[in-house]
Amino acid sequence: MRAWQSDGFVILPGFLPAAELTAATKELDLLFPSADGFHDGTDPRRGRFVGDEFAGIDTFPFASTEISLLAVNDRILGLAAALLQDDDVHLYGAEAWAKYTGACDYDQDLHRDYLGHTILVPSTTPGCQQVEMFVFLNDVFEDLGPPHLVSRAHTAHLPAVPNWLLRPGHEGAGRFVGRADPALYDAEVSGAGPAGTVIAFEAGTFHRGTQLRAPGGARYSMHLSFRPSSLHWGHRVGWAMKSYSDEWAEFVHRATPRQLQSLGFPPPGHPYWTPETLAGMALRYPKLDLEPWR
Ligand SMILES: O=C(O)CCC(=O)C(=O)O
Repeated sequence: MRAWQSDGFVILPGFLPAAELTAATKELDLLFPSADGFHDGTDPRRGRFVGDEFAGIDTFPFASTEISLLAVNDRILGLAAALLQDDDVHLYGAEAWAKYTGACDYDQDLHRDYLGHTILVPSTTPGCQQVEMFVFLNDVFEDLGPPHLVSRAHTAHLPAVPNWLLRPGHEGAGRFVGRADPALYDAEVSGAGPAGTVIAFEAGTFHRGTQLRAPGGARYSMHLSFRPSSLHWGHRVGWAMKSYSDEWAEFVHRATPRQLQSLGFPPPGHPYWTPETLAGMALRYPKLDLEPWR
């Protein structure tokens, strides 16, 4: 909590134990090529990842239900609730991301993510914060492109705009792009860690992706974003647009009430739950046990 408040991020090596990760990591191949499949060219899906770092992103709900469930794992929800100081947290973004050494340039300039996470600007007021998390699905040591972050101790004085702070020699355009004091890059902290590591950071924290250098390497991670459910100005996607996919229904059928609440289901006892809505839900989600909401 101290690091979260003073630095704007907290790095938790191995936060998710292997026993809670394995079911998800075993299904990674439903989303992405293995390192070998990508590098020896045997996986026909490999082309998608070449030349664009963001092309390696899949969005929730995933082709693997285990990976979807991991996005709202109990420890993850507990961490979001503790950092946001609110038990009713909402998952407003969830991405799974594969990166492969040599596929493209993953080395980014320092930036904050808030432009794609809120229609306002970040706040340090308790109750008005959003938390993003990088969750490592494999070991991500320094040569596999861990994110680097800069403590608020070095950035609290920086204005909301510009938002991307380029290194000397890097070019960019637009009013959100500016030049960094090179000392900012010297102040970076690496988020490298074993599988299960969680890096939780606030939407106003400067950070950047780094290059994958390990020969034949692959990095698999999730990018999760949470807000207090009452924080209406922070969002990224609307889940309803995806809620008639098979992946969504499969996730709902296997998720707990707490997990579903984090996706927007009203809690048990809420006026939404009436005989009429319960009957409709039984038709929409025939394998969901509706007892908790009755
Ligand atoms: O994936 C990472 O390590 C960081 C990526 C990042 O900061 C971004 O794309 O905004």
